Amino acid sequence: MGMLTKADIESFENEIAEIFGKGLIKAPVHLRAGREEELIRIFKEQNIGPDDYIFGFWDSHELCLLKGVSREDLKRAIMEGRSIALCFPEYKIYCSGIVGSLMGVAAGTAWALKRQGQKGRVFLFCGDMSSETGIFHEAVKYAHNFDLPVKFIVSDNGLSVMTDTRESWGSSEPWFKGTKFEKNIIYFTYQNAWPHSGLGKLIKF
Ligand SMILES: Cc1ncc(C[n+]2csc(CCOP(=O)(O)OP(=O)(O)O)c2C)c(N)n1
Repeated sequence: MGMLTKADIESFENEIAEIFGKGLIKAPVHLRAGREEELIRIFKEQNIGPDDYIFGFWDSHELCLLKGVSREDLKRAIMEGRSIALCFPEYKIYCSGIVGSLMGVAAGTAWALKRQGQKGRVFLFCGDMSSETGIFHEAVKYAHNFDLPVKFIVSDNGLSVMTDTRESWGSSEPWFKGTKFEKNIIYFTYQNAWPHSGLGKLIKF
């Protein structure tokens, strides 16, 4: 797990891109490139291990690999059409294709872990537009006020599909910049080398 490199993640996404381009995956796929080193660093620095829960969204291939899912198992799940909502309970990975759907679940899981005195922490990874939603704010506020073992990781590519997040909200900074809530949030910017979804061209089955 700690051995995974940027090149490993890149080659996985490239392989999926090639398969998707051949029309062999009959479901949406969201590829990401340009944040491998940030994600590897976060997994290392936070010492994310088997007891920890990962919540992600439609773009979670990298998270699954970093949490220890094998290339083969992940590829199989994607080929079965599960890329936008990858779930591997045995690895404590839960993802959803619905914007805003897992912030409350992450806070609730962290609350349960703390209350039951269990090992493990929660890490929720989302995009910049997701981090501007009301539910993100509520979950972070609750986690902060009750000192819950959850961190929210925001990968900021500046876009929500093709909409400029900063322009939408009239602010050049995310809402949490300079607030006490930054303690619960890990934030970085990157440029996604892939389109938001798919390959940017029509794939015929
Ligand atoms: C409730 C809901 N509304 C709309 C969508 C369509 N949608 C999928 S991803 C996305 C953009 C989210 O932007 P961001 O959180 O910045 O994610 P990223 O750019 O990192 O993929 C939208 C609007 C959705 N999946 N769920």
